[in-house]
Amino acid sequence: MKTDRIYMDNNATTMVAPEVREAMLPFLKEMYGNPSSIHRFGSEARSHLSLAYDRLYEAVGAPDKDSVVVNSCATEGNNTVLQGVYFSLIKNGAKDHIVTSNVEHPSIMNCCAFLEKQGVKVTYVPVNREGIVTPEAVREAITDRTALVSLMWANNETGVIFPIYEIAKKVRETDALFHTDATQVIGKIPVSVKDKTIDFLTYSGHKFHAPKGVGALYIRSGVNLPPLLHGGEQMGGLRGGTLDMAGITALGLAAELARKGLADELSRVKAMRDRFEETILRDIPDTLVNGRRDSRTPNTSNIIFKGVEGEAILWDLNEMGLAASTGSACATGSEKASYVLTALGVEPSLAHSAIRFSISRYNTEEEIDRAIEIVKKTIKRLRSISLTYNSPPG
Ligand code: 7TS
Repeated sequence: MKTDRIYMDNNATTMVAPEVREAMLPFLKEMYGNPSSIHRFGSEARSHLSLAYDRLYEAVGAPDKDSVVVNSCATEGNNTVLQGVYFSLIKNGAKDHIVTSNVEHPSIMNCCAFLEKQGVKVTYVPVNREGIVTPEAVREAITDRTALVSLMWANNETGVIFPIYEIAKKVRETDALFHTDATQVIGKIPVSVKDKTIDFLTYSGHKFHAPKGVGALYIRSGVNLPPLLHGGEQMGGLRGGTLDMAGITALGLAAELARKGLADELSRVKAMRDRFEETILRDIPDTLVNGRRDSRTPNTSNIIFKGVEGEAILWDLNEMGLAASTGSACATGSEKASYVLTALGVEPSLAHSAIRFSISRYNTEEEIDRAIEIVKKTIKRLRSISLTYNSPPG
């Protein structure tokens, strides 16, 4: 598919990999049986489940006895964990507290706000100026009333990676359960639940080249979590609803491709991101990068262009065929500065000038060259008409 448009908004969603699309087709055509049915239509579909599941277990290094529940997205997974813990450990009075951070995705933030209305106490551990939550700060927030610690593995706006293994180890020393929202790390950095310190892990397929509408929730064996969707015995009773064979197959294959492509992500994709970022910082004055640069997902760059509005930049970039974003698409329409950037101590006026560029394995060096030129032209033009950039205060 040759196109002149350049897509650099892969943290919002990604293109479906051609191999993944092909693998889905039989289930959208002749292989439409319900995999829970006894007849041949059912058994034919069912026969494809174990390969998909093997791939999903492999993707996070999970042993067979653990559970991987295929669901609709990370929002569902995050809600399942938070609301499930509420029903199993908090509503009955055993515990009353959840620990999270102040830069989580709205699917955690708004679920916590909902639980606070039910009487749950929530501590939002602040990130430091580099965008990181430290294991010490998390440990200090945990009390003997804490039911759950829920932290993202990497932030969607800045790409900053939290020290999840160290945090999980600290949580394991306590009575609390540990959940990580791994939505922004699958296919970008190695992810493993092997050391058994992570109890729950969630992600969405469309962030790594599966289609939208399918994701997964990992649950460590021995941990009880009631389902969010009560229904049939699908997923071992952990999520009712007829299995979506096309989605499960797509998720399994996309996870496999992501795992096999990790080395490429950490070298070629990272090199493209670094070249893009370094050239912008060198050639455009008054620019800076948000978040700790040596602890970020290899595909993400969040850059402040002083004196110009993010929305105006996006509009111009879009006119020239370059797609990026001002932050989370989930917050589009909100006039407030990004709560993620202000949590890092970025002033609201500067946070309004931030653009998130997020690439994928499908971007090319030639696109990076063109994107750099487009960004340079855009910022030059907008600054030439910007009142704030031309007349600094004082
Ligand atoms: N968690 C994180 C860390 C995310 O980045 C997202 C989506 C979600 C959960 C929710 O995923 P969904 O598939 O359920 O929607 N993040 C973004 C973003 O940064 N821009 O658009 C969506």
